[in-house]
Amino acid sequence: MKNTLTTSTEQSILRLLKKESHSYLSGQALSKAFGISRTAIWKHIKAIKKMGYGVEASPAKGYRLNLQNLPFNALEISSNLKTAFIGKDISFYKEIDSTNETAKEFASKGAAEGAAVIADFQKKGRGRLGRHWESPAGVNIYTSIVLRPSIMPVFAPQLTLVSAVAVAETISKFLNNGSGYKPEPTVKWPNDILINSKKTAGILTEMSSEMDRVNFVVIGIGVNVNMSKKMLPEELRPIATSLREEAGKEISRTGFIQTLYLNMETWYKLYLKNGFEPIREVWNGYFKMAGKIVRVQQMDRVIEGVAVGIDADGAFLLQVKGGSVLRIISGDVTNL
Ligand code: BT5
Repeated sequence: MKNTLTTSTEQSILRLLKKESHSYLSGQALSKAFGISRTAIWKHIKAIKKMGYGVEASPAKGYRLNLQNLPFNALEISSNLKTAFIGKDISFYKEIDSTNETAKEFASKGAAEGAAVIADFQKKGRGRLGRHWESPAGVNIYTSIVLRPSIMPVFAPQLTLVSAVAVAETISKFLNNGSGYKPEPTVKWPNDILINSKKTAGILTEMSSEMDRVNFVVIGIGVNVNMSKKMLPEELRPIATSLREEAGKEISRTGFIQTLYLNMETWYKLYLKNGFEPIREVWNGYFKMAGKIVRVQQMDRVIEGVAVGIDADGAFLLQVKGGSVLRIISGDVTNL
């Protein structure tokens, strides 16, 4: 179910209501401003309210928009977005199976670089290897971004680390609750962002490619923003958290996604220009597992060792018994 934008008249009415939100705007004034009847205005207001905007209507005074509680939708996200291409084309859904699936569909039909899919709720949110991603409605961020980098397919996993840096940086900015207490996000190779050692965000990178050319990459990002622990299944509560749980305050999803897209664009552009090295340095700053004993679970084996960090290509380095260092290119890392 795609949440379509209001008509251009409704967008204009909304803009005016925003501008004049300190006072009421009479039906008569609106009807004059737009050259339509008061009944037509009232119908548009009804549609605006249906989009989730809080419009007070008083027969004597007219209409007034509540700016405190604006809905999470494409119009609000676009209205203050400072990017050049990420999120310039937003497809917003009240509910969807998986934003990654839809973004891949759009990308295969030619969607431009930066096209983004956002959903308020995912029925079939996915992690890696077909795992499930908990995606309750009304609280979190589920978004997928189409990228078209001119890189060899073998380097595409680096984009997960580029995205992890953008997500960690955004989380760091929004965690500051002004009271002096500020937990820092950390990264876990390859695709997790943690707060106080609990998973707060995950990244799912998928690619369509030929032997030596990337057609497109879809970066799926799930961030637990305002979710309460109770919304998670029992088994995830000890290992997952949300920004609100950690910062003790509600966070604007609109503001968060605008900053996330901007950070994504900045790091992605730097990566295309200067390669992986600058990303590796910043990623390492968020990596606090170096020296810790970890377990790496791969498809066909489980290895234990000491976490070293990532190498120049973004592979995970694990020092095993005897001192040799293994280069891990896929798997799940857990702290022991
Ligand atoms: C991930 O997979 O961490 C990638 C998650 C990507 C989700 C986004 S949402 C937008 C886009 N559309 C999609 O359909 N997906 C992407 P992985 O590393 O495989 O971790 C999955 C594991 O994380 C699960 O098996 C659970 O243990 C745990 N998990 C599930 N939901 C969670 C949540 N909301 N918060 C924290 N942990 C969760």
